[in-house]
Amino acid sequence: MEIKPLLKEKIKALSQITPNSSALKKAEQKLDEEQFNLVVVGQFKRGKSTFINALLSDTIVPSSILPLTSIVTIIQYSDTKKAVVKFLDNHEETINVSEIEKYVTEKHNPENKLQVKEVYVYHPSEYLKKGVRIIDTPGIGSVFKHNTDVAYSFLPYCDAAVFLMSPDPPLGEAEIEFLKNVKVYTEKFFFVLNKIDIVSEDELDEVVEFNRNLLKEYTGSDDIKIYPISARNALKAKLNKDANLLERSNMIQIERALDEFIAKERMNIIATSVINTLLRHINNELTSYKLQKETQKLSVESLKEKVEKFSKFIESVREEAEEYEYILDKRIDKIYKELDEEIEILKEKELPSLIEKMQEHFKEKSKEKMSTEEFENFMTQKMNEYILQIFTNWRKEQSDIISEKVEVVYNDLAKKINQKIEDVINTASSLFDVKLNAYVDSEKLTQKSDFYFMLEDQMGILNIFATTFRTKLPFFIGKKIAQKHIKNTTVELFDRHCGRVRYDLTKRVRETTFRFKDQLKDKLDLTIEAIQQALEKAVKLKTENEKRSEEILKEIEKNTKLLLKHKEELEQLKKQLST
Ligand SMILES: Nc1nc2c(ncn2[C@@H]2O[C@H](COP(=O)(O)OP(=O)(O)OP(=O)(O)O)[C@@H](O)[C@H]2O)c(=O)[nH]1
Ligand SMILES: [Mg+2]
Repeated sequence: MEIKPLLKEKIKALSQITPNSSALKKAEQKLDEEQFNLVVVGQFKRGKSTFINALLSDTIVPSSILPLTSIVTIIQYSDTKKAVVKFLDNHEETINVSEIEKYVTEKHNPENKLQVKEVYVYHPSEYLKKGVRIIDTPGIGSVFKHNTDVAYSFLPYCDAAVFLMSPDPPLGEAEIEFLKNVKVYTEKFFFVLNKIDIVSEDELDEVVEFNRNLLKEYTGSDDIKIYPISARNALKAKLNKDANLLERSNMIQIERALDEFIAKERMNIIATSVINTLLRHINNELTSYKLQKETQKLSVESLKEKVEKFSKFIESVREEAEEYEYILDKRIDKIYKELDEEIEILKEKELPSLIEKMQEHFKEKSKEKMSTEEFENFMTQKMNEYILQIFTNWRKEQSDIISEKVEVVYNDLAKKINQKIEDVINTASSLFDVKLNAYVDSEKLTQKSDFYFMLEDQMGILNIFATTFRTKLPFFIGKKIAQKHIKNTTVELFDRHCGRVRYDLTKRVRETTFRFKDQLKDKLDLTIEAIQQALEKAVKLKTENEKRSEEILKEIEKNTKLLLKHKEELEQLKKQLST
């Protein structure tokens, strides 16, 4: 059975024993929210949109014979179908799914005159329910250069990529160029050869071989698996419930491969984290039962006195936890400062030659006969190219460096908080003379890939400089002044770009830190709450009449057994996941 539904069942079973538990609610939320990002890339018209529709068994994203998709579409799960258009100025509009076409296609929204940033589609497909988010991208290598950049910019942020090819014609120049540039990511690539319905079996073998050799050459990998499919037939088959046609479309094989990858790569981390939450919850409950039971031998006075003492201790624990957070914030500030230094280094290294190159182009082109518009286009395009060259890798590097640094800081805090949890349990154990066990775990950071996955700003990059350059280009003024203007504009663009990257990276750190702190505090709070509630109940139990108190103790006995059974199963599952 798949891990996600399995864990859902576990949560349900545990809720019956311990209703209204906030830990269980959180575990469930986590399971629902965590997303696996699957991006579909490839040359225009290879059938990306059709492939996505086939995966989802519904015609959601528009497909056509003409180069079409021009805006990124992000499809994720929801009980009801709807679509939300996000515009460049950040305002949003909810639309009907059937209206997507008006926003995401070159035909209806030429040159993105509607100023769309991206479109979110919410859909109740079973496929998405597993926690997969699918991203449809514009085709690479079409006449719309911007599209290719978009496809590139997505890769670092995704958990897996489907690279779509087709036999008509086999791999072209744009695709090869693309592969050469994204080599570092190809370990998460699935190579799919679409439209097998238009070739004979012999031809198919030939195309597969031909493409395999090219892929080997350009990705540098020896182990290339190609999935030949017909997305169109798969979609038709699914819509008409035609098992025979579905079989012939070969769609099942690639779906299975993707499923396995998703389960292995991403769900494992999430599942382990959810299992840890559940185990901690069970441990807290068992602790609580034990405390209630064992403290019955104390007198009411002595019990109350000890409860008071424990509260005092908890106050000091909370103060220390606050102190830790403060230290964490300081360390994060230091990471920001180091980023600022890196930005300065980049500037010193790259800006002078960028200015020089732009001035060179200016000189060269102003000799030629061309319209202002042609000239502007040329300069903008050059600027785009250089900025992408400078920033794409640098940004990825910085992102990796920061991700590593914050992980160290987070791990330190996690260790300290775990120590505090142990302290709380040990103090309760000795105070009430009960043997209690702390549940501590070393949590892997599931936020890591959240940290990477940041759609918002990726799109922003491609938009800011084009407009700045255009409006400031001083084609009509004297050459000397123009040279100076080129310099100023370049500096300004470079600075703004640095600012953007800085903003993006620090924003991501801020958000993940916030979430991480929250999670750790939760761990500690839940343990503390479990004990304090148990003590309250113990005091109450002590003052109950005999019959009622017997009933309660029986119930405790029964639940303890059930929880121990669940605990064992979850530990088993955790072991399976780690192997
Ligand atoms: N014969 C055949 N045609 C297909 C198949 N899959 C898609 N097509 C056709 O190929 C054309 C392009 O399909 P799309 O899904 O729009 O391709 P795309 O890659 O999203 O195109 P862009 O968004 O323009 O980059 C359409 O006419 C589809 O019907 C297939 O498996 N077999
Ligand atoms: Mg498309």
